[in-house]
Amino acid sequence: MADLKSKFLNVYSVLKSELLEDPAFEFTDASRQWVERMLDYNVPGGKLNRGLSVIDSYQLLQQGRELTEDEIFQASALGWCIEWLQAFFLVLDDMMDGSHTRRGQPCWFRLPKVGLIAANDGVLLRNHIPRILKKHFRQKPYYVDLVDLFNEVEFQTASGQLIDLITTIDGEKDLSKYSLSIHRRIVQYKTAYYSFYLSVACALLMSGEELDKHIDVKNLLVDMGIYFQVQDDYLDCFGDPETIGKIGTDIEDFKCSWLVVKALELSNEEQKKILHENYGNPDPAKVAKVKALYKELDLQGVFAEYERQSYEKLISSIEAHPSKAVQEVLKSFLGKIYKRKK
Ligand code: DMA
Ligand code: MG
Ligand code: MG
Ligand code: MG
Repeated sequence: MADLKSKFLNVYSVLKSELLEDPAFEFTDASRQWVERMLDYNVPGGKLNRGLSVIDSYQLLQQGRELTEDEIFQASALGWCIEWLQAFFLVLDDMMDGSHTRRGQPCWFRLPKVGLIAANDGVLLRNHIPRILKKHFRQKPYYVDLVDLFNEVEFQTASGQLIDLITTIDGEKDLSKYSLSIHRRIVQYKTAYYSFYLSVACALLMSGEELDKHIDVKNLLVDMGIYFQVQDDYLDCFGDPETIGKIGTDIEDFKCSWLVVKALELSNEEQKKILHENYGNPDPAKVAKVKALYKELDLQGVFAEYERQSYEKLISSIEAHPSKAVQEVLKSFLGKIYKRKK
């Protein structure tokens, strides 16, 4: 596994060099240096679960046959396209969420030299993906499906981000509109498709499969993605910033987080009043009141129970799947995130 990760990281260097020598643009030294620094800062520093999962999943779908070096390179390149997509969304997400840190360092736009240039960097990151795909997959029979897959997933994610953002518009701060079904819709679109379905879909396309025939796998991965974003919402408040590499902003930002939805569900009138008066405000004293209420309502315990139930449900859906290879792919995914602390 350590070996696979180092191979994977090697592919990053190859792709980066290709982009920095892209003949479609006459790079100046300064622009080449900018892009290199921007990529190194934003693309490879995460857990790399999404990217590595393409190789893992492809390997499992080959049922024990050893992969060729070419196959490992291609699965890695697709994995990196997902990491690039993630970097694109995160650079912009941090600007819109007013976040301060990401992966244990200041958010890219917080660097004094970067600021709003980060918006164009996001656009560039997004544009690198079709360039990587064209260079390495143009001759493949599944090329069109691959490009279409990335386009579809990007559209879903941006649409999820849209509803995540517009529910928080100032002046319309109305907690009574928040519910589990709105939360579900937001996280399904903003997180589940790109974080879970996309890796497996890439591996399926590489294996010569038609995605239309794997709707059941997609639905299962979307459920897993929803569980993953509930964990993200939980860690935003109860995670250790040192471990997760970011400081939460959901309470300040009036986000439709799983925690606030649960808190609304479990609160009596008095507690609801505390939420209405303090949620969605940057004042640290108000944030502290919301967190104290979350603790009073034992949201940590409620989450632990949700996590246990989600795991059981997901495992039994996975075990109902007819293909052992697909079961392995899905179990490996679930194993990576169950009870995660980061
Ligand atoms: C992030 O949701 C979703 C995308 C598409 C980046 P979020 O703002 O909760 O993520 P984070 O907690 O990492 O900022
Ligand atoms: Mg965010
Ligand atoms: Mg966000
Ligand atoms: Mg979050």
